[in-house]
Amino acid sequence: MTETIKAGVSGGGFIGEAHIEALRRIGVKVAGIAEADAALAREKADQLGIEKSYGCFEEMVHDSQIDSVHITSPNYLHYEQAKQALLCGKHVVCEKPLTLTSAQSAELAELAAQKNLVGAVSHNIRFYPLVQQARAMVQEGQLGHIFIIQGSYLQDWLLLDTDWNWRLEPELGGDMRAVADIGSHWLDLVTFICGKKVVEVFADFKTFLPVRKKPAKAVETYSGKLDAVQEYEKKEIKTEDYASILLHFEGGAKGVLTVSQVCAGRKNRLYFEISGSERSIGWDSQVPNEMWVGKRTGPNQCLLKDPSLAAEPVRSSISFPGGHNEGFPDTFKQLFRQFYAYIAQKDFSKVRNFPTFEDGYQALTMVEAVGRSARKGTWSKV
Ligand code: NAI
Ligand code: SOE
Repeated sequence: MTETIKAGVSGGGFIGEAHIEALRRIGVKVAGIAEADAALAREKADQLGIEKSYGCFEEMVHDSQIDSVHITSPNYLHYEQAKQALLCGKHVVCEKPLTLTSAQSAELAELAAQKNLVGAVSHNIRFYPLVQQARAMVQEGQLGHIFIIQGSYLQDWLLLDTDWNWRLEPELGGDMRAVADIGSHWLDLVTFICGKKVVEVFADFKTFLPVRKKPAKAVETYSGKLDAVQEYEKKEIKTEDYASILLHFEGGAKGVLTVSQVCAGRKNRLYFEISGSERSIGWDSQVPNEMWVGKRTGPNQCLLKDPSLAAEPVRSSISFPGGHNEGFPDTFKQLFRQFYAYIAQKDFSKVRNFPTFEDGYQALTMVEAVGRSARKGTWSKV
């Protein structure tokens, strides 16, 4: 990748830094950063070695030097920021959830198409090598006819009533939390791997900690686990800590997903198991370089990430030989490689090998159906 493409980043928090690092790894210049205010933008720019900082997001998207914008700010800002970036002629990579509502995502997808600009949503988990391999195995028919798609996404960073983050405030994070924040990744992932849409859902929610202690001073994502809260106010929590969701997929497959941000010891563990008429596969994001392959008529296998053992189309998204592990930061690198290669080839009618705004919209339709079902206590169509 050349350094001729220049990216601007909105939000230099936990994942903003991961975007910046990944962009640099593929040779895209990070030319500027916008933050909540000018002082913070300057501070982050100095910390991260970025030349320009902006007084506000608007200033960044009006900078003619910027070709693409990465939106890594809190959820409630995604829609407005993505829209402004598109209106100013910038390609956009936006963090998930793409917007707070599916209608907003549909609007962004349409706007990007109208403007002949490219939009991606950061469902980065698709880019673990063995996730790509899982998809290839399904496509090759190795699993046979798919019966069951099940799994979980479990975390523990919001287990204590002193754990706090903007995601707990519906105005900033959205009306749903665990489902929109991490359930959306799982739903995107299994539909990507299996090539099957979810058609209806039945969900049950629980908020185990209905009151939490909000610190007087804002805390960056995950840093609340390290620093004891000194001063706080008590806040009622309306979003779910936990959800169990029954799933019906097109073509007749059935499944179940458990999502939780309050499971002690599960730091950030996405697990899926897909069972077909021929074999099963299972994958755990905390052990991402191994895949379990289950067989009825022979010994089960453990497939290690290794380009020489991967399906041919998967090899180009694996950067290192077997035994040289790839992890979370590499998924962003691979996603951005696909995104920037697509922009560079200029024909935007071609198939996109990265999660698009349309995929962001699909994820939100699933999340919304889950919310409707939990409220009504009935099956809900997607
Ligand atoms: P964070 O709280 O660590 O960082 C957010 C940053 O945005 C902060 O630096 C904050 O000052 C800045 N910000 C606030 N207002 C802003 C404004 N008006 N303009 C520009 N920046 C502003 O949050 P985190 O965890 O980095 O999450 C950000 C987004 O990324 C969320 O949408 C989240 O869902 C997503 N995310 C995705 C991950 C993935 O694996 N794909 C991982 C973590 C977060
Ligand atoms: C917090 O739950 C979080 O950072 C999510 O926002 C990310 O999307 C996920 O990848 C890791 O956990």
